Amino acid sequence: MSRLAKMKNWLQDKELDAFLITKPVHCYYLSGFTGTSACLVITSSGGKDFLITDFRYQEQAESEAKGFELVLWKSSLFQTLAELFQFYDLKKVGIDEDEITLSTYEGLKKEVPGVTFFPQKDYCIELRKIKDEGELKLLKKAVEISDKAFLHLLDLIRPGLTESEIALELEFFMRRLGGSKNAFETIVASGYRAALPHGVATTRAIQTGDLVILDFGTVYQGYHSDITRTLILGEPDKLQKERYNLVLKAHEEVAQKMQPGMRAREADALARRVIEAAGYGENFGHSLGHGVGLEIHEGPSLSPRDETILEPGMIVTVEPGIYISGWGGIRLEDMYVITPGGCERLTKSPKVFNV
Ligand SMILES: [Mn+2]
Repeated sequence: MSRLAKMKNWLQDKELDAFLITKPVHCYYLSGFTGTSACLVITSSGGKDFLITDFRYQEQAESEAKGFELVLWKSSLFQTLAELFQFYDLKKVGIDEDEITLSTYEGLKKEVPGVTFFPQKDYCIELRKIKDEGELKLLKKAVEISDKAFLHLLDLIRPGLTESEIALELEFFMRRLGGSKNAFETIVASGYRAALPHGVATTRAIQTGDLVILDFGTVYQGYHSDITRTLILGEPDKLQKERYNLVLKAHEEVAQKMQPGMRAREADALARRVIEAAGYGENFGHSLGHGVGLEIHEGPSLSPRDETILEPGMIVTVEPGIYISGWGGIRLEDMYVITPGGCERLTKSPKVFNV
């Protein structure tokens, strides 16, 4: 069943006449439109669907959003919506509670008479959790670009380089391989800064003996990649080695046991148990992982609180880590697809420790 058909079924279940899609990623997901300024009106039960945009995007919308009726708004989007809802007799319309601002909500209520708006979660959030073949292919390509960037970095990383220089090398390399932008602000956290789970790159020069956390990713045709490796320059000491192996063990525990039917929180618990048993529970202060796709963070969340049941086609990161103030930190992150029999690692980068 197509994404649109699933959406329409959901609207029928909810007894809504239509849903106003306002999140750009969801406009793209349902229509293929890549522009940044548009909204969709998805109608229940077989009716037409509409893409509403302005003059700047007319040609792009015509070529990208096949199957959608194009509506151009001129002076007022509210007025255009009011006319459309009235003409097609759409009286109960769902709106995205996570996306619509309070002022837009007030505007809709005031300037679109005869329609009742129902703020709620956009069902696209649910649909996007399970990736189809086409999406999986793009995600694999995004991961492959990051993998190549990591290998490239292994060749050139050396004491004296600054965190920003390292970030730039990764980012430049990924762009050259077809990545359209960084998936998020690149994290290069070295030495004592490795204790910061989200320490973005600074001008600090890396030194022999430093732990260096590299967390980066790219976007390929809308789809994100996310990888973390921790390196040490030179020979690790006993404690560094011990803690690295602990994080690795927690990671591999998940790689071996994560499977469909399991709850997201149970996947989190697999890693957490290993780290807690070694006495580092307090040092693993974040979730095990998150879904990845058109956004860098999406459902499901592999957190102690997420009850989502894992299903084949979900893409998640697994990224256990421990962080110790004044000492540094270690995190190892790969992306996985949940398969009918378990899970498959998408990330191919080796988990080398010392360079
Ligand atoms: Mn991540």
